[in-house]
Amino acid sequence: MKTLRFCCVLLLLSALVSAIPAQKPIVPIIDLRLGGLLGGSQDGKWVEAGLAAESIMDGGIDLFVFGFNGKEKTPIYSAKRAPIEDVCSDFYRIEMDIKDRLGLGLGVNATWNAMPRVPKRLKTPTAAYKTAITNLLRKEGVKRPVVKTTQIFLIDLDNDGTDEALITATNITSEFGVGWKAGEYSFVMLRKVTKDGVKDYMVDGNIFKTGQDNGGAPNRYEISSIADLNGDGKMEVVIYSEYYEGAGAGAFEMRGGKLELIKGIQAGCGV
Ligand SMILES: [Ca+2]
Ligand SMILES: [Ca+2]
Repeated sequence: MKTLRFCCVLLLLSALVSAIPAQKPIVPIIDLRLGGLLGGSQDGKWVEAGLAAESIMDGGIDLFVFGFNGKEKTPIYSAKRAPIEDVCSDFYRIEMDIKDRLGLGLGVNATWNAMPRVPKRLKTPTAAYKTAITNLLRKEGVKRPVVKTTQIFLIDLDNDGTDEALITATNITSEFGVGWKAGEYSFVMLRKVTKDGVKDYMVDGNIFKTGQDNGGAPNRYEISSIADLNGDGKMEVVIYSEYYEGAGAGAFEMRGGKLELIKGIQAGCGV
């Protein structure tokens, strides 16, 4: 009788243990343009870069590559953590055999489809986009805006059945990125259809207002990738930026109809 009871307890214990779901491994998220670890995701949650870095073993990690056309055929093999640099102690540079390019590296342990939808790319802005950019620049203090776009994507980020527009607008004439003039700018804009009409938001960027004395050193912004980084069916946007002595990238997610920076999923290094 005692043996039977003991067996029952054992069975109950093992049932309890197996009912606790095992935590999935961390999937590292890497911005290819920055060549650095943004962070990771685990069971749909965000993991900051320091923790995600610990999941990359000395032998390196293989990465799926995502460009704007979807998942690419050739993965990156054995991407390794570079030694920590003194000037950027919380930046995890990733050594990979790739040339300068935009895009995303996601650990091959990712179990979801990171590109459930593929963005459509437009070469030139529509009249409505030009007006939207002009209005945004005027609101931000530029008296006579000159509209220049570098990237236009149509993509349903939040999976509500309607495409959002993502537009990068950059008008900075200095080549080396040190000086710029009043009225110049670089930013990424989200254009979203809501029940109250179309709304435009500046996601990230900088604008040298008319009448402002000194614009500092300008950042140039670029959308680096658009992908579902945590497997919830909503797509995040990774924005890369650089200035004359540094660079950074951050992931933004749709929250309440806007794109907001995910604080734990960003990286950068400047002198
Ligand atoms: Ca949408
Ligand atoms: Ca997502």
